[in-house]
Amino acid sequence: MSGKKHRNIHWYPGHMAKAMRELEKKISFVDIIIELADARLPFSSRNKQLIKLGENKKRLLIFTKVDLADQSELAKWLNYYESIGESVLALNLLDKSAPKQILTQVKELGKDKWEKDKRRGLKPQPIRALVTGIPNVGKSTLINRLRGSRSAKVANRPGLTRAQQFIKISAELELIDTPGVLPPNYDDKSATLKLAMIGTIPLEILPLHEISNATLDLVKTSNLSELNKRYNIEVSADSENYEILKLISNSRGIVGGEDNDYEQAAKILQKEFMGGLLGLYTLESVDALK
Ligand SMILES: Nc1nc2c(ncn2[C@@H]2O[C@H](COP(=O)(O)OP(=O)(O)O)[C@@H](O)[C@H]2O)c(=O)[nH]1
Ligand SMILES: [Mg+2]
Repeated sequence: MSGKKHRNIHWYPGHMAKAMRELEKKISFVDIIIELADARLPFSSRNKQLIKLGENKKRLLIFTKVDLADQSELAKWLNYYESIGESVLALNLLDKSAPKQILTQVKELGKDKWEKDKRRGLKPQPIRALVTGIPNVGKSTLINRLRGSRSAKVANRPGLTRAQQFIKISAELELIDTPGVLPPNYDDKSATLKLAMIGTIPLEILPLHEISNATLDLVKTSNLSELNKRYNIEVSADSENYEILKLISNSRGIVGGEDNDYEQAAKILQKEFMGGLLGLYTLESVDALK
């Protein structure tokens, strides 16, 4: 991960309030909110305050990084969100078909507005949307994918400041050119831990051993063979995590003293876990909500 993504490690109440005010303003200019969340954490990678802010707007909820998520657990989450009336998509944003799937869904959500435009004798106007979500969920990727090689800016509309510049994506869709960045929820320790495990927030937010312990507890009980294969080791679900890290450090040829061994091994483990190299996971179960 680049240093850039590590900038907003700490969110103070002042930051939070300012971010929310800016977001509220942006939301007032759009018809729909395109909210991104991570398919590996379908609840905790959403920002609870956004859910309230955007209450009166149509929303398209897109779970990104499906290529890294557990498909059967994710399917349950999608069912759940659909059952409470959300429009949801689950996408690998790096996949070729992603832009088309998004546009199809946007057109679905735009139908009411276009009917209304027509009834008033107006030419149906493009749907205006804001892309938003916590850091690292794929906001920039999605905007770039939708924009493709066309990057025409839309002329300012009366009453809109330069900050609310839109980009024209198609005849049906215009996006605010910069995403609305939301702070992650840090209020729940176990959610914070999981956000760090998947790399949505920086590892430095918590002691590294806490993160690697949680990761190893998960991987050794649910994907032991993948763990052994990946590092060419032979551990069991009962093995101690520090022993596993030691073996990983040996197998990767890490040198430089015991503390360094653990730290380097834990970093390798997290990086590879985040990249899906130790299996595909969705780290929270929809049953926990009920
Ligand atoms: N595997 C995978 N990686 C993705 C996907 N979407 C985005 N990424 C990667 O996730 C990282 C963060 O994406 P970015 O668009 O910068 O997130 P932002 O902070 O919300 O703007 C980048 O390295 C992207 O390439 C996806 O669907 N699958
Ligand atoms: Mg970005």
